[in-house]
Amino acid sequence: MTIRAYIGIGSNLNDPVAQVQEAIGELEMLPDTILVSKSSLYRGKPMGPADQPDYVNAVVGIDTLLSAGDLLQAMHRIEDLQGRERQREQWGPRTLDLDLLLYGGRHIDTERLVVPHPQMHRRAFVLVPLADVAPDWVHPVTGRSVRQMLDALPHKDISEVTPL
Ligand code: ROI
Repeated sequence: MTIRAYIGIGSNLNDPVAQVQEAIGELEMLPDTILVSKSSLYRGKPMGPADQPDYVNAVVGIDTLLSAGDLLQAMHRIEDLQGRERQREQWGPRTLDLDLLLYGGRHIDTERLVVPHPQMHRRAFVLVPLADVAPDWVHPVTGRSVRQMLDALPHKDISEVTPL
């Protein structure tokens, strides 16, 4: 059965716009998966530690036959492909960060994976692009829509990356 999933994409190193576009290209090529929607690209100040470059963020929607675990593994492979170094970061700068935000209407809570992403309701850099592609999607635990979560955010200080 195909599952509609949404993936958050972020980068703040080595030409972030190009990193995000390359990641979208890689996600498009995943097996048993069709890319069904992509948000605009957005630029914003880092949430968390401020002593790092601005981030570029986007969200894509896919229809996939992959299990959540297989999808997560494929996402890690794409991060590795784009030169992600895992030791230093944890809240630090990175060439590419892929987050599995939503996997159908599923609530998954394992050691490796929590879906919906537990921080998504606080993050403008997730909710603003997600509202481009899935404004009416409802959080299976809180019952709130993406639009409602976004309206509840005090600051939405990110702006669309204008195409050249
Ligand atoms: N801040 C923004 N704006 N975008 C991100 O993708 C992002 N990723 C992170 C932290 C450090 C939380 N801050 C971020 O991991």
